[in-house]
Amino acid sequence: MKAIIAFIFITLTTVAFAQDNKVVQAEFTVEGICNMCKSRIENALKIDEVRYAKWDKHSKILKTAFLYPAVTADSLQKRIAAVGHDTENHKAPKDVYKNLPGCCLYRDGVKTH
Ligand SMILES: [Cu+2]
Repeated sequence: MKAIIAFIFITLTTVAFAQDNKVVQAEFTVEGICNMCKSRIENALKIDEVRYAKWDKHSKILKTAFLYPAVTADSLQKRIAAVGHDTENHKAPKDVYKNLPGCCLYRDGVKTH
Protein backbone atom coordinates (compact mmCIF):
# COMPACT_ATOMS: atom_id res chain seq x y z
CA MET A 1 0.00 0.00 0.00
CA LYS A 2 2.77 2.41 0.95
CA ALA A 3 4.51 1.61 -2.32
CA ILE A 4 1.34 2.42 -4.27
CA ILE A 5 0.91 5.73 -2.46
CA ALA A 6 4.55 6.57 -3.10
CA PHE A 7 4.11 5.68 -6.77
CA ILE A 8 1.03 7.89 -7.09
CA PHE A 9 2.82 10.73 -5.35
CA ILE A 10 5.84 10.50 -7.65
CA THR A 11 3.58 10.32 -10.70
CA LEU A 12 1.60 13.36 -9.60
CA THR A 13 4.66 15.45 -8.86
CA THR A 14 6.22 14.48 -12.21
CA VAL A 15 3.07 15.60 -14.00
CA ALA A 16 3.00 18.81 -11.96
CA PHE A 17 6.60 19.61 -12.94
CA ALA A 18 5.92 18.79 -16.57
CA GLN A 19 2.99 21.21 -16.57
CA ASP A 20 5.01 23.88 -14.81
CA ASN A 21 7.09 24.71 -17.86
CA LYS A 22 5.61 25.05 -21.28
CA VAL A 23 7.20 25.92 -24.57
CA VAL A 24 6.30 29.45 -25.61
CA GLN A 25 7.45 31.47 -28.59
CA ALA A 26 8.57 35.08 -28.69
CA GLU A 27 10.30 37.48 -31.02
CA PHE A 28 12.16 40.64 -30.15
CA THR A 29 14.67 43.02 -31.67
CA VAL A 30 18.39 42.52 -31.07
CA GLU A 31 20.98 44.96 -32.41
CA GLY A 32 23.83 43.52 -34.44
CA ILE A 33 25.23 43.61 -37.96
CA CYS A 34 27.08 40.55 -39.17
CA ASN A 35 27.35 36.77 -38.99
CA MET A 36 29.73 37.02 -36.04
CA CYS A 37 27.01 38.93 -34.23
CA LYS A 38 24.57 36.18 -35.22
CA SER A 39 26.70 33.41 -33.67
CA ARG A 40 27.36 35.47 -30.55
CA ILE A 41 23.65 36.19 -30.10
CA GLU A 42 22.51 32.64 -30.80
CA ASN A 43 25.28 31.12 -28.65
CA ALA A 44 24.11 33.23 -25.71
CA LEU A 45 20.86 31.24 -25.88
CA LYS A 46 22.45 27.79 -26.09
CA ILE A 47 20.97 26.56 -22.83
CA ASP A 48 18.65 23.61 -22.13
CA GLU A 49 15.63 25.85 -21.60
CA VAL A 50 15.87 27.32 -25.11
CA ARG A 51 14.48 25.06 -27.83
CA TYR A 52 14.94 27.41 -30.78
CA ALA A 53 16.75 30.67 -31.43
CA LYS A 54 17.39 32.27 -34.82
CA TRP A 55 18.41 35.86 -35.40
CA ASP A 56 18.23 37.65 -38.74
CA LYS A 57 20.89 40.31 -39.34
CA HIS A 58 18.72 42.27 -41.80
CA SER A 59 15.47 42.46 -39.83
CA LYS A 60 17.31 42.35 -36.42
CA ILE A 61 14.50 40.08 -35.23
CA LEU A 62 15.29 37.15 -32.97
CA LYS A 63 12.73 34.35 -33.05
CA THR A 64 12.84 31.98 -30.14
CA ALA A 65 10.97 29.15 -28.43
CA PHE A 66 11.75 28.39 -24.81
CA LEU A 67 10.53 26.75 -21.62
CA TYR A 68 8.45 29.25 -19.71
CA PRO A 69 8.64 30.21 -16.88
CA ALA A 70 12.05 28.55 -16.37
CA VAL A 71 13.27 31.35 -18.62
CA THR A 72 11.41 34.38 -19.97
CA ALA A 73 11.75 36.67 -22.98
CA ASP A 74 13.19 39.21 -20.54
CA SER A 75 15.77 36.84 -19.02
CA LEU A 76 16.87 35.82 -22.53
CA GLN A 77 17.30 39.48 -23.46
CA LYS A 78 19.49 39.92 -20.38
CA ARG A 79 21.71 37.04 -21.53
CA ILE A 80 22.08 38.61 -24.97
CA ALA A 81 22.82 42.07 -23.56
CA ALA A 82 25.50 40.48 -21.35
CA VAL A 83 27.46 39.35 -24.45
CA GLY A 84 27.31 42.82 -26.03
CA HIS A 85 24.04 43.19 -27.94
CA ASP A 86 21.32 45.71 -27.14
CA THR A 87 17.79 44.31 -27.02
CA GLU A 88 14.36 45.91 -26.60
CA ASN A 89 14.54 45.66 -22.81
CA HIS A 90 18.24 45.50 -22.00
CA LYS A 91 21.28 47.50 -23.07
CA ALA A 92 24.70 45.86 -23.28
CA PRO A 93 27.24 47.15 -20.72
CA LYS A 94 29.69 49.69 -22.23
CA ASP A 95 32.79 47.65 -21.35
CA VAL A 96 31.41 44.53 -23.02
CA TYR A 97 30.32 46.49 -26.10
CA LYS A 98 33.69 48.16 -26.60
CA ASN A 99 35.45 44.78 -26.61
CA LEU A 100 33.41 43.51 -29.57
CA PRO A 101 35.35 43.16 -32.86
CA GLY A 102 35.32 46.37 -34.95
CA CYS A 103 33.02 44.83 -37.58
CA CYS A 104 30.36 44.28 -34.91
CA LEU A 105 30.11 47.85 -33.56
CA TYR A 106 26.46 48.43 -34.39
CA ARG A 107 26.21 51.61 -32.29
CA ASP A 108 29.00 53.24 -34.28
CA GLY A 109 27.31 53.44 -37.68
CA VAL A 110 28.78 50.18 -39.07
CA LYS A 111 26.35 48.90 -41.73
CA THR A 112 24.96 45.36 -41.86
CA HIS A 113 27.37 43.17 -43.84
CU1 LIG B 1 29.19 41.26 -35.82
